[in-house]
Amino acid sequence: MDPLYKFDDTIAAIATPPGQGGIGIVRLSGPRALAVADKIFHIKSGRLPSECLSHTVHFGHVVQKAAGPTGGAREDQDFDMIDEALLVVMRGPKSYTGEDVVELNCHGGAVILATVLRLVIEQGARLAEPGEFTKRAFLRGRMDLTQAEAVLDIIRAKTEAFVKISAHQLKGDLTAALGSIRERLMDVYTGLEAAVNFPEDDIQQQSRFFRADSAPGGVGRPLSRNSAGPLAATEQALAQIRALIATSTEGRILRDGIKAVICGKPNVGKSSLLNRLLRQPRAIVSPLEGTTRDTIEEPVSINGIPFQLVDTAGILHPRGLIEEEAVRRSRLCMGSADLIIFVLDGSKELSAEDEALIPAVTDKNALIVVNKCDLPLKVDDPIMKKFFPGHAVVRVSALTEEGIPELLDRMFKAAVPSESHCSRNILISNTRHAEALFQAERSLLEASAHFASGLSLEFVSEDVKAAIRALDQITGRDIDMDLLDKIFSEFCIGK
Ligand SMILES: Nc1nc2c(ncn2[C@@H]2O[C@H](COP(=O)(O)OP(=O)(O)OP(=O)(O)O)[C@@H](O)[C@H]2O)c(=O)[nH]1
Ligand SMILES: [Mg+2]
Repeated sequence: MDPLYKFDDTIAAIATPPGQGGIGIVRLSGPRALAVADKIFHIKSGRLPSECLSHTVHFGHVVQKAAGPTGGAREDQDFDMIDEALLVVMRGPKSYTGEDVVELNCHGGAVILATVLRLVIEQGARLAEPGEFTKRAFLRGRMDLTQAEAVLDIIRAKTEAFVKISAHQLKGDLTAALGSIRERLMDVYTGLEAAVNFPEDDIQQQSRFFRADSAPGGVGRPLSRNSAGPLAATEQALAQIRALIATSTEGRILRDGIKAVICGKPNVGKSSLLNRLLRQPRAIVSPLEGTTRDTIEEPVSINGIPFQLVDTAGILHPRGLIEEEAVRRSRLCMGSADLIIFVLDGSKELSAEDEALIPAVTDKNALIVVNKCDLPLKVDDPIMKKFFPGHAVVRVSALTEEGIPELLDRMFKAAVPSESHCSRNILISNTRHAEALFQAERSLLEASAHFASGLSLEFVSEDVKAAIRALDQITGRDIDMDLLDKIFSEFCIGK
């Protein structure tokens, strides 16, 4: 925790999105949260908010002192009523931030909420920075950094599948997984440090202990409580880290989605296919070649995976500036695609134009779609196998919808590489986490290499320590304030 971070002030923000809604919430957190509420909220029963028990809800009025002279005791005529509202009291440390938290559930109008916020600020609260409530929760140890980040992920999730993963992260599943790796490595580290700091112990025994060929559990005098011995423990930690890294592609896809680019020569039915996949006539379709010029992007969810579908211009030989730009845009999109959907017109034989596009497709993650299968087909399996060995070929009709369910299934399978298809609870979806895990992996590989090369155990110990530090950056146990600020600045105000 940053010793400079001050908790002595009370923060406030509108916690609900801007605009009109059934309710709108103004949230307060800090030592004066209840004192501020005493000044601006009259509970119907006459009790003060600061007299209320934790985790209770109270009906009453948000008020502001009326202009002009007022009496000493609370008299209703001395106050102007701003709104009828519910007050929620959650006392620290068992609150979201770990501090006293008050939430005012007002009517969801922009002016009302701005007025209530002004009132609490006038009574001494200060406007919260983006993510400051969650930052306080983290700094007060209510959650680690992976859990804080999961809060943001849940808010931003584009699909149910990603909400599920984020909820597990919020619950602490990733924290627990990282904790078990850390514990293993700490055992190794303390063992190594003991060996370094007490060299009068039997050095040979120590080195036998760390030997790569030593059988797990069958090694000499234990330096740690892990009976498998440090080297075996390091390898186990490395395997755990790699298992987490292996989930990162799937995690990234669930978070960001898949960019699927529909390409092919003019008139094969790319825009018709886009419309069919979107179930709406988004792109112009016509029998003229070169109908589409701009790229057309639309999101669609396939079995919970967010896809960004991109329809491109089929033009191959541009005539004039506009078509040149169309070709440039198509190429750019194909270059950045996660998945290419290469469309052919099955009612015609493969042409030189189709063939010209093949090299740009075959080295990619691509699905080959033979469209217009409602018409007599002119391309057969041997031709497809010859030109697209190793690629999945799907026959569809954008016109009749034939083959579309199979195409959707193929797209989903092409997007999610693993066997599990989102059945896991822990996925590394955050690049920051993935980078730190790669760093931990590198450090442990260095530890093994340094040990094998007979280098002093001091160096091996440093490597293991570096791996632990990398894990600590993920959980926030060891993180600098600038990075922390950056992470929380992406949050919305009021969270
Ligand atoms: N019979 C049949 N016709 C289709 C099918 N799909 C598209 N078409 C027709 O093929 C023609 C071209 O369709 P588009 O979707 O505009 O083709 P495109 O590939 O986007 O063409 P460009 O934008 O010019 O590159 C239109 O007349 C469509 O009605 C299909 O599955 N079956
Ligand atoms: Mg088109």
